Amino acid sequence: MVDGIILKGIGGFYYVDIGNSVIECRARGLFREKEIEPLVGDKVSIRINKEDNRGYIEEIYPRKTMLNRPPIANVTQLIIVMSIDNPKINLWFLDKLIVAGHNSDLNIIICINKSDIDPIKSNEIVSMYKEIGYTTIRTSTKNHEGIDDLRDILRNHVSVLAGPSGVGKSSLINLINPSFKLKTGEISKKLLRGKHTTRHVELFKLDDQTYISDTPGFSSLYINDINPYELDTYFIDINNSSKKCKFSNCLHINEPGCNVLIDVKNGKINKSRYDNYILILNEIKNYRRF
Ligand SMILES: Nc1nc2c(ncn2[C@@H]2O[C@H](COP(=O)(O)OP(=O)(O)OP(=O)(O)O)[C@@H](O)[C@H]2O)c(=O)[nH]1
Ligand SMILES: [Mg+2]
Ligand SMILES: [Zn+2]
Repeated sequence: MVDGIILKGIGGFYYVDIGNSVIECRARGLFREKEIEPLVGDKVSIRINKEDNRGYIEEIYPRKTMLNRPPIANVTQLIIVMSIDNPKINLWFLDKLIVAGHNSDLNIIICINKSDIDPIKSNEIVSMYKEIGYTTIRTSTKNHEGIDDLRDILRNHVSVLAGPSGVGKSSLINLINPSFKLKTGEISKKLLRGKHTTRHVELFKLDDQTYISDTPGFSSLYINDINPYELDTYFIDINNSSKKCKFSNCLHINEPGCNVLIDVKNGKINKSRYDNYILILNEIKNYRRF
């Protein structure tokens, strides 16, 4: 028996990295009976058949974390990738991904890519999120800005890259390790958005402790299990300010003595952050009504 990690699963076969090679495995029927499905990222124990060098997954070790969309186990870090332009940066989606990352207990990194297109605006966004307290980097696959920083950030983590189609996720991974040769796509000239070039979930190994996944789209995120009264704790800035709200169950909509509303007015909290908080709050509340 050897331990390994599942890098990808296709048509009932699982490709398990055991350190010096990748073994094609099937899962034991036992898992199907128990309705356990091996996931990309699972740490597993496999038995290798000497004749054909194929294997069977015998055991799945307990998962530290589990994402549903994309389905990956043991992820520790979420790298949220947005391009400053082409496609245009979407702060609502960025804030929503931050909430989703917190909700899955992941370390969160904000990566503003394509900084070559508009360095000044990239700086503004990076400064804004840094000031709030997030780890933020500026990258470009054209002039290689920030690529070494990104490499440092990835080290000793299992990271997923998430963000809209066409922002440059696959291009970034290819720069980190050119041997991967991931397919990248052109931006549609008419729609100015990506064409969902990456279509399956796969983990890439950078070294024994470092893995990265290039996720398809990542457009539907699970945030609906969040308690509306706890949503403010997923926004560093709003959470800090809310400690001075008059009521402890303040949702910061229009309650008397709401300190968050005061801080939005005096500019301590960025208006776009507050607006996105309200949008996400309404989304969660609507979901709960059904
Ligand atoms: N100007 C500029 N273009 C970039 C940069 N990074 C990527 N691109 C271009 O953006 C396009 C889309 O890149 P991809 O890497 O395929 O984007 P993706 O995020 O993987 O897209 P999906 O797989 O569809 O989710 C390609 O034409 C890249 O050459 C960058 O830093 N600057
Ligand atoms: Mg891609
Ligand atoms: Zn309040």
